[in-house]
Amino acid sequence: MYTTTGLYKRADGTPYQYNGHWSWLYTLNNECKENIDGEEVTIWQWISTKSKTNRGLEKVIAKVNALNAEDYTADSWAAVQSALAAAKAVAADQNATRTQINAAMEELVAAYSKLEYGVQKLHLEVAVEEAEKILAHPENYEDIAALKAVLESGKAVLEDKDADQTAVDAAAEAILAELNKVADKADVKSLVNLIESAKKLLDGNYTSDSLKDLKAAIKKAEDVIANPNRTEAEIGTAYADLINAILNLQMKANKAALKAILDKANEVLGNADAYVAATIDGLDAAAAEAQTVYDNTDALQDDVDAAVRALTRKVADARLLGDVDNDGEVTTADSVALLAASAEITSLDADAAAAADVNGDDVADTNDAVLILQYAAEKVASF
Ligand SMILES: [Ca+2]
Ligand SMILES: [Ca+2]
Repeated sequence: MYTTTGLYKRADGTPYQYNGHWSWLYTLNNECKENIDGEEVTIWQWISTKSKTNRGLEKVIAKVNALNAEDYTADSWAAVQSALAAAKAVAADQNATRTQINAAMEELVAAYSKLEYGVQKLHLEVAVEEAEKILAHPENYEDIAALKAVLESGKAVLEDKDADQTAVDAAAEAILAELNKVADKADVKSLVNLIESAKKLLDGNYTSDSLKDLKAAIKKAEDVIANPNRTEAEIGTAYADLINAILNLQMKANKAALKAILDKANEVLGNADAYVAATIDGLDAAAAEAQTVYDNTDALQDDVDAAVRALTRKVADARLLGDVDNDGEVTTADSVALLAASAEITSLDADAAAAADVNGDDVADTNDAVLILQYAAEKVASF
């Protein structure tokens, strides 16, 4: 029995010869053909329509469809949208080859992994507004040159689409610090204005503790306004306290990436039997830790990022039983890879051998290859 694929050769360059019991080599040689609806279909063409590759692409499309545009920067979002449109076209194309499907998936996943969190600018907007109100009546203040300077740079940062969160935070802080210096000159009108601006921040994406402090400062300032016997000093203190509360606002973490990796981890855990046991050891504990961070509404970005990194590493270790070539899916290609190793044309490393031994008898051999082929062709639902 000779291979006609041209892939496997003997040392002298002639086609590799298999033993006679490899009679299903006709399948590997793609010599099995059937006329379906007037068209000649080879066994591999048929099997490829049954493989799980397409479903992998559809899963990624569904994941990307579930994301929120406003969580991300416009540029990174646009890149995902164009990859998504291309992937949808490939997924809808009945004649798409596996190479096209894989390429579409790779591009979509690449764009997805490059998504950048959007920058929150609400506090800078409020700080700029506040500074502009004061500068509209500069006659009440002795030295406003410094405030003017930070306001101009703050506005530039606001207009800069590429400004990152650190730049936005620094610009807002610089303005607020200058406003704080003129607090003792604050009059009733400027305190009323600041209260109004501060209230807008209550809807912002900040931790509940820091919002509680802001609410308390707003309340105190309103009490001062309502008190007919208030002193100038009390107005100045209320103004300064309100500025400090704004300065101390802590942004809630963006958890989109954590949610995505938690979903993936739970999918793996819910289907644990499909994975090489040693490769998902400890994944449940890592997922539980990440879930705690996710459930904490006051979690800071650093904690969320750390949880994403830890869980992503664990999920990356998970290897599907039957995924001999370690591309994240069980397809006919894995069966072919195992057959090649069984025929001693190639060899498998320890991890690949563990993934290949789908019937769990501690040997990776042709029996496993047949099971993998059946699984890829959906003849069996699990190993
Ligand atoms: Ca594979
Ligand atoms: Ca086995």
